[in-house]
Amino acid sequence: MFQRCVFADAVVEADEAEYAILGLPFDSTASFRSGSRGGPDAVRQASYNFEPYDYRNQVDLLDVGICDLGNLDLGSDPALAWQAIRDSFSFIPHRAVPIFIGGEHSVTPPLVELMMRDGDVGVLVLDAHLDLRDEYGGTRMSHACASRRILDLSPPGYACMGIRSGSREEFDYAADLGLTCVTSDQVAEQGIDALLDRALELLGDRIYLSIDFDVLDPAYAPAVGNPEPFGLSPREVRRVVERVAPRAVALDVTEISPVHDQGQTALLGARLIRDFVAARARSRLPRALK
Ligand SMILES: [Mn+2]
Repeated sequence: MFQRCVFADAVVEADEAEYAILGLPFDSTASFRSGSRGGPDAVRQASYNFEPYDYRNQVDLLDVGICDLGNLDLGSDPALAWQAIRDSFSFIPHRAVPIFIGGEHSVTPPLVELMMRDGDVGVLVLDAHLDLRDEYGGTRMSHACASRRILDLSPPGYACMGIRSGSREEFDYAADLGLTCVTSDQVAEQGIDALLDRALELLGDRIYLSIDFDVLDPAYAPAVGNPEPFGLSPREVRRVVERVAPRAVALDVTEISPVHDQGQTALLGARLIRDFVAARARSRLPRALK
């Protein structure tokens, strides 16, 4: 099963790329179980399971222009990693939509900051956890602070979906700010589409989509740092990915920890990345070809 470690169908060079894969193998602030530094390469290996042709969107991924930039060297210090991520702006091809593979969720705030250099972005976070602590485990750059640090960047819109865990203080903080935090129970009761309709109204035309993989139910995605029962289904997450993809300026997929996997979590990560690319590529075809 082992393949050379570039994402499947990433056959173009950076200067021709429409989509650019970048791995961020960082997991130093993991609070329960670490291992997500192995996420990028596990997802790449899993990507070889799938056909280049996406029949649902009628798009061949070999044709859309994917490049794989490899992994950033992030070390173990959260502040230095944040700086290294911000500095990666220089080698992400300007016209490409970046797809970031973590690594823990703490990589997301500097990635959002990076994407904001081209203009404001609304941020949609899929996550089991609120991640609104100001500090955790001695650092403000913990993965348990990811959404708090995103909010520090003052995005014009923010919403999170799939929530089912947080401290009382975090829920109070979210309520005080009037944040749009959709719980996984609400998704089960009201359906993902109606809730996403409301979230999208807040997010504008340029959306950064962040998928902390623990948003999924552990039955489908057991290999995450902090598994939390009663999560979203793969179909619900795919629905979000496909609806957001046409307006997305970037995607990240974080917290996949392959040491706890029998392969299914990494497979789902690779699948959702491919669904994102195919759905976005389809949306950009001339209308007659759709
Ligand atoms: Mn989480």
